Amino acid sequence: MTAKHRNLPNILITGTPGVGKSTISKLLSERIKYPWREVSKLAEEYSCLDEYDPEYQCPFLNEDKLLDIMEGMMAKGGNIVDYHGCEFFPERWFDGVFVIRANNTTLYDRLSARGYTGKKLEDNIQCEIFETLLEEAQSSYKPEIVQELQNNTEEQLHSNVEGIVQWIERWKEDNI
Ligand code: DAT
Repeated sequence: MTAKHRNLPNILITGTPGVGKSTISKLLSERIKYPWREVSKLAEEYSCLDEYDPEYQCPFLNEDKLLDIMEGMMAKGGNIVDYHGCEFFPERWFDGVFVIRANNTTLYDRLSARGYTGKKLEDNIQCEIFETLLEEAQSSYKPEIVQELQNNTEEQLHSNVEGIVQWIERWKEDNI
C-alpha cells in the first residue's frame, strides 16, 4: 500500500502524552469526518495489551497484533492515527506526520492535572525536553512529511487544526 493507492491521506498525530494529540485529533475528526484512531483505545479494545510494566506504570503493547488489526483500517486512507509513539508503524501507512509539542511548564500542569506524579511525570517531561518523539518521527519518516506544531494555547490549538485541514486539501490537490 502506497499513497498512490489511496484517495485520502492517512495522518499521524504523535507527541509526548499531554501535548494535546487527542484534543487536536478529535477536533480534526469532527471537522473532516475521518475516523480518529486512538491507538491506546484500539489496543485495549482488541486485547493487544500484555502484562503490566511496573517501572513505567502501563501495560506492554503487543505491537505485531495491533499492526495486523490496523492494516485493514489504514488501507483506504482517510485516517487520523493518535499515538505517543511512531517508529513501529509501517512508514508506508502515513502521508503526513504531525509532532505536537508543548512547553515544559504547560505540560507539567496538564500531566499533574491528569494525576501523573513521580517517575511517570518526570519521564514524560524529560521526553518532551529531549524531543524524543520529534527525533523518532524524523528518523522513521521522510523529513518532508514530518511537521512540528506548538500546542500551548487555545489560539495555537485552532490554528493547528486549521493548518492540518489545509494540508489535507493540498495533499488531495497534489495526489488525486
Ligand atoms: P494527549 O492526547 O497528547 O495526551 P490531550 O489532548 O489529552 O493530550 O490534552 C491534555 C490536556 O491539555 C487536556 O486537558 C486538554 C488540554 N489541551 C490540549 N491542547 C490544548 C491547548 N492548545 N490549549 C489549552 N489546553 C489544551
